[in-house]
Amino acid sequence: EKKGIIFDLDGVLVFTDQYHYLAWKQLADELGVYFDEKINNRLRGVSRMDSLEIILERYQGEPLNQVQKSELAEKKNEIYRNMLQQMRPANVSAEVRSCLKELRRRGFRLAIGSSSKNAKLILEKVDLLGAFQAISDGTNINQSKPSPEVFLKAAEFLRLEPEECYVVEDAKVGIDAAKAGGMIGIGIGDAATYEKADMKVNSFSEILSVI
Ligand code: B16
Ligand code: MG
Repeated sequence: EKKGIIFDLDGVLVFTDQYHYLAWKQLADELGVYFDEKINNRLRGVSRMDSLEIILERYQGEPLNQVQKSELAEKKNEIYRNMLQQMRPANVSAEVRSCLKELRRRGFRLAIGSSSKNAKLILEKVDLLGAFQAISDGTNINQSKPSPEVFLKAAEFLRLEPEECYVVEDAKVGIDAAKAGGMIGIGIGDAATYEKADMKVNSFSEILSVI
């Protein structure tokens, strides 16, 4: 039976996906690139540099070299991290906190599986670091979702087999990653209507009734 649950962070536990959107939007505006919420959905679960490449699909200026691209990604990250400074424990809903508590009470081992290099900062700011037995994030992977790497590492950190884990994701590529790793993918938010999700929930607490 299933013993572990791996949670995506941005868009599942906290709504930093909105900050990612606003920060990319600011950069896109400066570059004169069209960007909207629909394009933003393609950035869910995707690494910072891969996200930049998606933004630049519509860039009409002179070709950019790797140094310039790194500078742009760094600029977006500074805007994003400034927004993260506002985060407080109140940014995690009572529903999420009580649900995590109930899952721990039921004996599940809980982990984070996020593509973000800012994951630990966010967890610290919202006082969620202690809720998880393991954290696998953008600092310990080489390939971002849909590669299963971040989730396979999370399972390993929990000392569980991938088959013993559920993954909760708002990104379609996150569901693909979970399945590629041999885990059960639970879709929420943008992934709640994804046909490849093994299970779909419309609210966080619904997780308690589907597992
Ligand atoms: P950073 P998740 C992902 O986090 C975000 O969904 C994605 O939009 C972002 O580009 C990626 O993290 C990298 O984030 O720039 O902070 O390293 O959804 O996998 O928790
Ligand atoms: Mg996400």
